[in-house]
Amino acid sequence: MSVVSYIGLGSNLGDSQEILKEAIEKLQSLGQVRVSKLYQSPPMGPQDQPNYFNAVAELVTELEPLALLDELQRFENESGRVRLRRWGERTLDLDLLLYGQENIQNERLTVPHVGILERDFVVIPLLDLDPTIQIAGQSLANLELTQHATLTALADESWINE
Ligand code: A4P
Ligand code: MG
Repeated sequence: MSVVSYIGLGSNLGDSQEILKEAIEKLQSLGQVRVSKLYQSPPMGPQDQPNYFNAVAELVTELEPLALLDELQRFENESGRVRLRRWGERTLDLDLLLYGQENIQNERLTVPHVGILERDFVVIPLLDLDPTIQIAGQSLANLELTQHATLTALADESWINE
C-alpha cells in the first residue's frame, strides 16, 4: 500500500543547490515525487555557519518507515555527508517529516519529526505542497510563524529542472 510521506531537505556545505537536486533525483527512485520551492534560510542553532538551502519533497512510496529511513541515510552518506556538530553545518540532511498520519516512536525514528511546528524552513515548504496540511489536527497555515518567516524563496518548483 502506498503512503504519502514528506521529506525535509537541507544543505549548507558544498554546492547546496546541486546537492539538493541530486537528492531529489534519488528520491524519485523510491516513488512519485513533488517538490516545494527552493529556499534560503538563516541557520537555526550555531550562528557561525552558512545559510541553509532548504526544500521539502512529497514522496508517495510503498516503503515502510524504517526502510525509507535506511534509503535516506544511504543518500546522505553518498553525498559525502559531513556533520560536525549538533544543529551544525552539513552537506545533506534528509529528515522524514511525516509518514501518512502515523505517529512513530522508536530507537531510530520519531515521526512527526521533532520541531516541525517551530521551523519555518519546514512549515513554509510543506504549505507549498499542501496548503491544507495538518499535523495532529493543527492546520499549519494558521501557525503564527508563517506571519514572520525568515526564509527567502530562491526559485519556484521548477528548480529541479534548472
Ligand atoms: N531520527 C529520528 N527521527 C528521525 C526522522 N524523523 N528523520 C534519527 C530522520 N532521522 C530521524 O540524525 C540523527 C538520528 O536521528 C538518525 O540516526 C535517525 O535515526 P542526524 O541527521 O544525524 O542528526 P541531525 O539531523 O544532525 O540532528 P540535529 O543535529 O538534531 O539536527 P536537525 O534537528 O536535523 O537540524 N537551520 C536551517 N535554517 N535549516 C536547516 O535545515 N538544519 C539543522 C539540523 C540545524 N539548523 C538548520 C537546519
Ligand atoms: Mg537529520
